[in-house]
Amino acid sequence: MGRFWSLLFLTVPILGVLTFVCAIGNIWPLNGGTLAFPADQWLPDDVSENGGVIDNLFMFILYLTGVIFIGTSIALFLFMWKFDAEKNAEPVKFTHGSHTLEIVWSILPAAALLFIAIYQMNAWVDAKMKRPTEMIGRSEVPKRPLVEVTGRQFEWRLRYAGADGQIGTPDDLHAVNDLHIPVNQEVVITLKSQDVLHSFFLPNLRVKQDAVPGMKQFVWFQANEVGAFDIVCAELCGWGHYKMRGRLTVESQEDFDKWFAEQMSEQERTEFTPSSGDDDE
Ligand SMILES: [Cu+2]
Repeated sequence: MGRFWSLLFLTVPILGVLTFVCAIGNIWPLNGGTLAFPADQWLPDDVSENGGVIDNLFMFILYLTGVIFIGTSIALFLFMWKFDAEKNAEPVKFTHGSHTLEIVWSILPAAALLFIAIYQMNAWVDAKMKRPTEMIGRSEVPKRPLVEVTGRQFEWRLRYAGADGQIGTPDDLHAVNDLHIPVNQEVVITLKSQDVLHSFFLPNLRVKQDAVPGMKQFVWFQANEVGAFDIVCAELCGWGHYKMRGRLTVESQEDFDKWFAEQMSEQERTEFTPSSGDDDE
């Protein structure tokens, strides 16, 4: 066997480097099996206002952890190679700790984490803390949600504010798994869960937020391209987790208004009355 194990471990950094090269150069097999060089396929298409910042953060952390991972793998290989048992008959001497080393390998990761924590602060504030505002009369208030999204096993229940702009009133529009939003506008949604933990994930908008039973949260985003995109549940929530998907349709304000009016008249036609039980707070 001899140096078999050290060579086996050497394949880890080699595969790591190959993965990086394929990802950055967009080379097969990471671009869906073709050898062409189309637009970057490493991440799903980004159609959002804020996504670029999040992608940059993602890539930064990927490079940082990638370099460290490959470095430690190479160090592991070198030590295994050099101190192979068959070539070194002398038994190993154990020593007890090095203060300097302990301090160094505690401070370095702590400093790296602290740097990332500060570096990502603006992205966090934009995505999670600074809810968009609107003017009502002469006062600037947090923007009202367009729709309330409630995760439940195993679907996304949607409730749009009707003409009064309020969610939870009799003129609401109800839908399941079919979210429509206007393009080029900041959209605020209310996110809830009816049963267990779910995670509301819009891959193309770089939005992911846990839906927690008993909590009401606000999520906001702006889509800059029209089209149909996925809504996915990103939290294993039960046997039907895999089928908990919906469709996000981004469309012009005109199309959105048309769709809304159609759905509304359809809802009135079928004399749908919201149940007073499970949906209410
Ligand atoms: Cu779920």
